[in-house]
Amino acid sequence: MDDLKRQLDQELGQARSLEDLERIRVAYLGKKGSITTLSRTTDFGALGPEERKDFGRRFNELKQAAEQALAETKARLEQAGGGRLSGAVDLTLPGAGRRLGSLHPISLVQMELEQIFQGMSFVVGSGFHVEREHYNFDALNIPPDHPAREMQDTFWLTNGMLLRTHTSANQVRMLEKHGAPLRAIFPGRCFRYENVDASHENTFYQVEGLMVDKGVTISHLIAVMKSLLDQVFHQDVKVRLRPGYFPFVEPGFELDCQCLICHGAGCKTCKHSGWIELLPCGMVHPVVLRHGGVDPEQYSGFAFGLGLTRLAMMKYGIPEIRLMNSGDVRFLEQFPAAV
Ligand code: FA5
Repeated sequence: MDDLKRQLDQELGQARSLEDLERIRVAYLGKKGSITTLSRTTDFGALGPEERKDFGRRFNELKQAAEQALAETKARLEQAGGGRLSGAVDLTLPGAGRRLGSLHPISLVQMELEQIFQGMSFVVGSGFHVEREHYNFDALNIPPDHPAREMQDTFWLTNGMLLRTHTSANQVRMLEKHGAPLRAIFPGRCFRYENVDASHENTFYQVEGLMVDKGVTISHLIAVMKSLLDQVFHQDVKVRLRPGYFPFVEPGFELDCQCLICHGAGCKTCKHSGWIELLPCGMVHPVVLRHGGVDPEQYSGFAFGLGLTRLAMMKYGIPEIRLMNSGDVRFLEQFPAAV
């Protein structure tokens, strides 16, 4: 009987689940269990009356001790959780069957751009969604009667402020705050009262870039744009530079990239032109520098306004801009999980 109890204790000590426990219970106390059958396999005829009494007492003690040991083991297993005993519980593991959220493609490209520009000693800033008319237009050489205001259909607020139509609204704020020399990018959301189609949204992202220093020329502008595109696309992408008109730069350029949805053949994303307007840029107009408190006789600079939403479309082959703000989980799930 002592051997049986020792053996039972050892097996209970190794039990890892309620299934293990039930198997042990049946093996010892089940109908054919080794404790239950002990009285049947003992030759009572060979025992004297005292020995028989002693056997009965010890047999009952053994049965009781076995039942108690089984009950204690059951309590221990249940406390360890779900009938499964784990030596060490890792509380940082994600819940069963749950997936981490993913980063929006615009966030992914924005993070990549910030890294690229930080590598070229640019700081990253931000501006305001609700902006003063002065910073969005007047300080950028676009007075109230200027036809360039028509190029950006504006959401005006009843208090005379507006939803910024471009991140350029932050140019003069940055110059006022930091002065020259300055190397900065400022990504963010812009708003225009647009007819929405495959490549136009009323809410989209741009990344503005501004570099002002002594002796900055168009060569610096082209070198930075080239470095940017090489690093973002990790492939040879055809670009074209053509003259572009923006009152806050002189000279101004439009930098287009060949549509990566149709590879130049023409599709609804590029309005069948084969090209996507991506990166307008130019040399900062002296009027803008003066508004920012910087002397244009001493300093010059370049600026660009990258269409971040369209860049994300080209990089990830997304043919339809409306997917970006759709909040459709099936779209978002295709991008890497957040860390
Ligand atoms: C501007 O907004 C100027 N502020 C850019 C600039 C900055 C020029 C600095 C010179 C110097 P534009 O309106 O072209 O320019 O817009 C710039 C880019 O934003 C476009 O090339 C395009 O990629 C993106 N964009 C403009 N409107 C939309 C829209 N409705 N939906 C999605 N992307 C848009």
